[in-house]
Amino acid sequence: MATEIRNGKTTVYGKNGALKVEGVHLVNKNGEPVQLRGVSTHNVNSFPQFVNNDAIEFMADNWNMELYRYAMYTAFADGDAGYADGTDEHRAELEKMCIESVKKCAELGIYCMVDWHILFDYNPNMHKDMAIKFFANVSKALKDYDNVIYEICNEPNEDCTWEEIKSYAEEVIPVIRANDPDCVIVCGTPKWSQCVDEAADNPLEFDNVLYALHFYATTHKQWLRDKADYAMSKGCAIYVTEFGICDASGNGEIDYEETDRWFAYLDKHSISYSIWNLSNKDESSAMIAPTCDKVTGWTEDELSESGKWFVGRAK
Ligand code: IDC
Repeated sequence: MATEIRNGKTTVYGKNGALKVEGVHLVNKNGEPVQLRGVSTHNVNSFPQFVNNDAIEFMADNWNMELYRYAMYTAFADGDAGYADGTDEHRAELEKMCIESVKKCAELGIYCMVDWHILFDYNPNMHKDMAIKFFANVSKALKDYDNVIYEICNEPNEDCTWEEIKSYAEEVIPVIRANDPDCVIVCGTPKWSQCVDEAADNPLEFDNVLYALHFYATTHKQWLRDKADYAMSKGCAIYVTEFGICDASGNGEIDYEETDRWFAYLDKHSISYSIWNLSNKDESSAMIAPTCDKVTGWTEDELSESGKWFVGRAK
């Protein structure tokens, strides 16, 4: 249960309640399609200072953030250990931050996505035992919170096949569902969560699941929307758990025209999305200007181009 009315207004949770998947749509308690406007953290191991309750509240109140994505890298990246290759103490800290984030989102009446962010560990089976440990712990602690969405593997890549991802999902989903039978789960797809078409040819045999599609507007064009069309034509629901308006490195030029094409598409199909990323790293996808060290309460001139675009875009 999450807050339904806050400061005299119906929250996004109050309007939509516990979500589920029907056909190709994420739907609300009345069976109507829902499109959630989300913000993803950067790697919480590298930018823990941005994971704070004031920031979550600020974004909900000022950026119309309806979902907060807790992006927890699972393996070593950019000089920092992940959940799987860090210490037990670090794992406990990451779980605590995750659980507190979901609870804060519940208090605000918004949704929270728990992202098992595989990347350099390109096949989710590499750290499957750790994934099971993590999801067992957090889903147990959060079993009474129906504002949580679990994302079980961010971006399988390299030679990882859909069959390998599917076999991982068949082991991990029941672990979560043992604590939270009705929760919504998003599964990553091959090639950095681009190949939703491959998943659609051999879908998961679970209810309430969606497939992740990630785009970076300067790199990913119509050909990627074609894959989404194909997946939906086969009855699969899509969730853009991560996107950028720059290139796939998270840096480089911004393509506003292609971004508009993507958003026309997402709006038309009521596909939910989360922007990558909440940090002040010196890269175009970071929403906060690199010259700003504040971890909440940002003014417009403290935002990057990506940040300004997102905050300025009315839903
Ligand atoms: C990028 C970050 C960058 C970091 C790099 C490696 O923006 O600061 O150095 O990861 O850790 C993804 C991934 C996401 C990437 C992002 C941009 O899910 O972790 O973040 N991206 O490259 N998929 C496509 C793009």
